[in-house]
Amino acid sequence: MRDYKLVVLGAGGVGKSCLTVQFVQGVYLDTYDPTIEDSYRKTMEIDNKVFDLEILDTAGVAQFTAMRELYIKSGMGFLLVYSVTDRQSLEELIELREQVLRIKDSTRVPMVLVGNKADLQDERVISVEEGIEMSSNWGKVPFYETSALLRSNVDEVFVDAVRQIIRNEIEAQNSSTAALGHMSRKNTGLGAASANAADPSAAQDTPKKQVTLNRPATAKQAPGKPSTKRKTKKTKTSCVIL
Ligand SMILES: Nc1nc2c(ncn2[C@@H]2O[C@H](COP(=O)(O)OP(=O)(O)O)[C@@H](O)[C@H]2O)c(=O)[nH]1
Ligand SMILES: [Mg+2]
Repeated sequence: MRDYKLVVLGAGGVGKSCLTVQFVQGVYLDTYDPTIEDSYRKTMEIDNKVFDLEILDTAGVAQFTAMRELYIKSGMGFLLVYSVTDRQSLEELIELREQVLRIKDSTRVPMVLVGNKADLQDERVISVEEGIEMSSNWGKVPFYETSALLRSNVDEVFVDAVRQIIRNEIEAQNSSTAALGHMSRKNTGLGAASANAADPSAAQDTPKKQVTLNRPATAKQAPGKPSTKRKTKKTKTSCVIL
C-alpha cells in the first residue's frame, strides 16, 4: 500500500511536535526537544479504508534549506501550524505557504491551516476570525483551531489533509480517464464508457466534524468535474473551533 506523506510546518514552539505525537501516539508531551525533526508512521482507517500515513514533524523553519525543499517535494499534504498565542507564527505561515506552492508548482496543494493552543484563552492574541480570514485569503483552505493539550481537533486536521489528497487523486484519475475517453472518441469514433464515471469512494469523503462557514453562493465545483454523490465540496471553508 502506498504511503500518504504529510508534512507539519510552522514556526518553532507552535506545537507541531505535540500535535504530531498526540495524533500518532495519543499522548501529550509537554517538553519536547525543539530541534528534533522526525517522521512518524500511523495506519488509520478513514471511511472504511485503511491508509498508511507517514508524518514528518519538521523543525527549524527559519532558513530555507535543500533538505526542506526535498521534503516539501515529497510531501503530499501539509499542515501549516501557528499558535493562537503568537502573532509572528501566523505571519510566518504566509511565506511558508508560498514556498510550498512554489516547490510543488501548483495552487491546489492539499493543505490545512491550524491554529494551535486554543486552550490558552487568556494568552490568545489571534482571534478565530483572523484564522478564518487567512483561510479565505488562501482560497478557503480548511481551517481548524486545535489543542494538542486537550486533544481537540487533532485527528481532524490530519484526516482533513488525507481527504484532500484522496480527492485530488480521484479528480486526477477522472480527468485522465476523461482525456483517454476523448482520445478514443477522436481516434476510433467510439465513446469511452468509463469516462467521467463517478468514483464510488467520492461519495464517502465527507468530513464528520466540520462546520461550514461563509460559503459564497458562487462557489463552484472544479472545472470539468462531473457531479458526484459527494456531500462536501472542496471549496468550502471549514472551520472547527473548540
Ligand atoms: N497549552 C498548550 N500548550 C501547548 C500546546 N501544544 C504545544 N504546547 C506547548 O508548546 C511547547 C512547544 O510545543 P512543540 O510541540 O515542541 O512545538 P514545535 O516547536 O512546533 O514542535 C510545548 O512544550 C508545550 O508546552 C497546546 O495545544 N496547548
Ligand atoms: Mg518540534
